[in-house]
Amino acid sequence: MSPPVFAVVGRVNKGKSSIIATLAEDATVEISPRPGTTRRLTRFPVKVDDATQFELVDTPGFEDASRALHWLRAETITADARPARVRALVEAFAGTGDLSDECTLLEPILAGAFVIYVVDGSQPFRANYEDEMEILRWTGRPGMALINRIADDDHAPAWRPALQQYFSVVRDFDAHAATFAQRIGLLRAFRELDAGLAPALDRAVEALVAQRRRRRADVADAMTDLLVDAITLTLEARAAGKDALATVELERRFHEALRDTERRARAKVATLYKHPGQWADDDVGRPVFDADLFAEQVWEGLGLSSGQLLVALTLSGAVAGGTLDAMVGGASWGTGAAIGAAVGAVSGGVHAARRMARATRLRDALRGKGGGKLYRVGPHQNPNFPFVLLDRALLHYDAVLRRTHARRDLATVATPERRAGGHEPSAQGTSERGASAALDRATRAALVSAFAKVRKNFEDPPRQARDAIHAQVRALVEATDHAAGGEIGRG
Ligand SMILES: Nc1nc2c(ncn2[C@@H]2O[C@H](COP(=O)(O)OP(=O)(O)OP(=O)(O)O)[C@@H](O)[C@H]2O)c(=O)[nH]1
Ligand SMILES: [Mg+2]
Repeated sequence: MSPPVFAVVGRVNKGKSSIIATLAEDATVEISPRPGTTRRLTRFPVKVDDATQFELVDTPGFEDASRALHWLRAETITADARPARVRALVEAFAGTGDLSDECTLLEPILAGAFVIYVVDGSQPFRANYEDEMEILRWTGRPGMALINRIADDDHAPAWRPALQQYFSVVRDFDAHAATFAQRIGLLRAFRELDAGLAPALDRAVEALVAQRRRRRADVADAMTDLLVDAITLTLEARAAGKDALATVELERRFHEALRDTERRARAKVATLYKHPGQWADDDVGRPVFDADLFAEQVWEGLGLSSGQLLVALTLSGAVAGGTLDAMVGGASWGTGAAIGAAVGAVSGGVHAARRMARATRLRDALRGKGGGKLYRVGPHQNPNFPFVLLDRALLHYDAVLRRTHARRDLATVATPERRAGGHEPSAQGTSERGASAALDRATRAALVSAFAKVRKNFEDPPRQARDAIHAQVRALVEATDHAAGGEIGRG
């Protein structure tokens, strides 16, 4: 059986192509505020694992429905002869240049496509829409009306009773903001158009849900790799004599490598959801997208608070174990004095001063041939660093999930300040900081401890610690997906 075909039709500039882009997850569909953007019939097969589940057909908008209907009505016929009469219209006008948009959009419908009629519910209903709906009715094909909203006004109450006279199903669908769950809901509604559609659409829903789960699991893997790679990264360089510039350069390269690691992880996540363009490398650096990984305001808004960090370090035993020594610059702390000193150090903002890692000279014993002194930078010692990275990764993931493929504006990631300003709704919107600050104490401590183990054994991170990180990341990824409207259950 060939997959079902849906022709998306309506007046120019109502969001037909936008609906196709969102449903087909295709960011390349031509969309613009200019009426008449779509000039030709374009087929978009919706594939999962190379199997076409169904096909969407983009069409140009009605050009002169009133004249086309006038032609159709010029002969007196009974209702059963109407589909043939529409076919006669297409045959009479195709290739003449007259009523060419009508001919183009009717062709797939006459060939058996189901009709999806798109209107803009932010504009008032007018009698002249009745002509195009009447033509669609004459085709005899089952159809659904979708009320999209391009602006803020709501005229849907006037549209509904009119649409219900022509279409068996009438639904709202927001091309710009539809969630995964809403997309699935729409596919389920398509089943009502024709009894024969159920098996194909059930298969499509099942395939899409399975794909969503696989993507989510892949995101958890990519984020875990990001965290482990970032806290195990080291760079070494040899410098002759007392060469301060060499260490500065080494540190610069180190932090740039960390930014790169983050960029690559973001690209991987965006690509999984077929969002290549909007998260291109140069966009990541733009202030509008979000601030630099090592910017002070990023560290102020994300990761754990000083208090949380201290509690987590204490619970995980890291305070006595040397992590804090690294944080405060290598000074030695007696175990008894550690907590008191840590309170002062952490709340005094010492950890904030260690956003950037520093190069140190390796002992002579480690010197190889080639002369000069050997310097190393990394692993990044700040215990908050992986939490900051994790929060940024989850914010980015959230933005990817919420972005439909109909959007053509520049993508942004919601930083806590921006969310507080009410511009960007977000899954983590309930927390003042990022997602990691909202974790319970035991989880924060378990993560601090796992991060510390990985960092300490940076040359060969222990499997168990990595698995512990993965388990927490996976839970956070699932919660983010769930909150962003991917309500498909766990697993
Ligand atoms: N805010 C908002 N804008 C939308 C939405 N859907 C479409 N638009 C905008 O409306 C304009 C027209 O969208 P298209 O998808 O190109 O409309 P179309 O019906 O395919 O237009 P033609 O191909 O010209 O017939 C574009 O500027 C879209 O960005 C929506 O749900 N919300
Ligand atoms: Mg279009």
